[in-house]
Amino acid sequence: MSPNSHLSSNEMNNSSSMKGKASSSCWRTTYRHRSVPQPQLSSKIQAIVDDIKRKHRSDMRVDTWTNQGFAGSDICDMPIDTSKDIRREACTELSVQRFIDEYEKPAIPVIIEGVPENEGWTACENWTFKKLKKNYKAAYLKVGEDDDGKTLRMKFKHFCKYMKTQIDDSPLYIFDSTFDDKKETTQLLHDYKVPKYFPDDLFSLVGEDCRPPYRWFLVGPKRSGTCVHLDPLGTSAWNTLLVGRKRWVVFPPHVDKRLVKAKGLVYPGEDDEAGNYFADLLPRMLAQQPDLEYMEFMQYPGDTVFVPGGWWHAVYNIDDTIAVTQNYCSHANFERVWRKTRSGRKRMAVKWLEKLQIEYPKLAALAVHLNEMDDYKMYEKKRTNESEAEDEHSKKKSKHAMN
Ligand SMILES: O=C(O)CCC(=O)C(=O)O
Ligand SMILES: [Fe+2]
Repeated sequence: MSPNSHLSSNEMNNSSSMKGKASSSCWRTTYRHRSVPQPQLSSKIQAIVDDIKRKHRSDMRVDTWTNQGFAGSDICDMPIDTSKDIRREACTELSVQRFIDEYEKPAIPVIIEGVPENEGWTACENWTFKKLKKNYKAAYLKVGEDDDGKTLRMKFKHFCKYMKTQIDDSPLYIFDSTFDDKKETTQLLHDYKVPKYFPDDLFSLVGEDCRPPYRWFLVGPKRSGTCVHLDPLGTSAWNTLLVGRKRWVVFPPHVDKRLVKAKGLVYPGEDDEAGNYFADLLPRMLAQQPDLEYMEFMQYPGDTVFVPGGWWHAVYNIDDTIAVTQNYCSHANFERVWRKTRSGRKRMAVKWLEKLQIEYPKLAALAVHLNEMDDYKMYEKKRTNESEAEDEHSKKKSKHAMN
């Protein structure tokens, strides 16, 4: 969902005289304003794309989506500081127990290589642009949200045409969490399996209709991305890439939010989308804070990134990409998720606790203990309008709505 409908964006100043400033301060590129061929879309598809763009970024004119010149730049070739690399493990060498002990419990990100091939995902054959286009041409997938949070969808075949020709700085991005219950797209669900490393899914106790959205099918055109955020309700995530490359930066939970969000480092005339974050904001953050703790790395096809709950992260699609991601609560991240859920999803938390009492009494006891320690009172049936409103707000379908 880009330009990151799940994230708010600064109003963009469209003055072309400001454009040079964005590149001169930090990221020095040779080709930022090299000219690129203009997209040749039929007038029908162009009108569909423009209509969605207008709704998705009502702060921007449609003709300014290319103002920063990213398509004619080397933004996808920026070097990565290898001293900040993440650890990599081949799935054939990593047991589930070792993953839990060395990565999940201590909450350390890792890339697990080879899951789709080794766990027999049919996505390995089926998730190519050619086959997806053939099989899902008429399916409507989510590419953004309007200002009222209403989902904006595009027919997949139109999106593919857009993706192949677009020269946008921060293109529209398919980030769809309802593919699993729509009959046109439900086959996607059978093309992958939850990797063996993530057997727990404690939110499943409350049922599909009650639980927050938790799985997303992603098709990201080159230069689309996700700006820095925390995943919802303290959950951890896995993200498996089938096609293309994604560039990541992740920060441990103790790094200050204002620092990570680069507050005050977005200059007038710049945008604050993922491209800006990697190209300009991150270098500025490092100039100010050379000892900033983070990892930066490239995810390749077949790689599964594990993002522990509470880790900030931003992602940039270096190529046109196809990926799937799920968020989950397990024994290892239960404390964090419980503390966020009891206040973020008050009514669901009551039901969840009841189910935990039956299925996982030790976790239920831990939840009650955490409530006592924090002097937290659970929601009761006779609720105030205020708690109801809060609860409704936090139910928003968007993955990153709450950062
Ligand atoms: O792949 C992406 O663009 C972002 C993935 C992510 O951060 C998420 O799904 O929460
Ligand atoms: Fe995320």
